[in-house]
Amino acid sequence: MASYQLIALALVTIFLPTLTMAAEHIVGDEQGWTVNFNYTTWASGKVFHVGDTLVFNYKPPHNLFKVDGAGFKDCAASGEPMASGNDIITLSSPGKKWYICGYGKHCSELGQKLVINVEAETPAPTPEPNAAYGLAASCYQIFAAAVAVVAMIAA
Ligand SMILES: [Cu+2]
Repeated sequence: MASYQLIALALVTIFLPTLTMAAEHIVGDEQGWTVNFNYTTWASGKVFHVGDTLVFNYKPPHNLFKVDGAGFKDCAASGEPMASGNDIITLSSPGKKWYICGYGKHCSELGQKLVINVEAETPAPTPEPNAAYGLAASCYQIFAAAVAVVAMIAA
């Protein structure tokens, strides 16, 4: 059991650097999408890129509307909200994105609103950024592979 987990961990360690750099942002972290939380503070210092995802975790009566700048300012939502309680939004274009809760005064008085600025996709890393990095990365992958082999033998 533990060995399988170790193998899985080793494989992830080996392959993770080769995967896309897209990040997942859990809105509000463990607080989720709720009232009386400062989403401006949450978003500050974070960098959002095209291809990243936003995850909104919440329970009813909260919901989620993607709005424009005016809708954000006035807390005015139209159309059907997202309401799954676990809405995953892929940021598909650069620029400002606005999200609000459409329930009661959650947006207007209780701060349940989020604005982010999405930056263009991270350029693909160049194959050989520099020799030192390449060497370190190789050593790391060899080490990770060795861990995987040992884990498999131990299993
Ligand atoms: Cu709400």
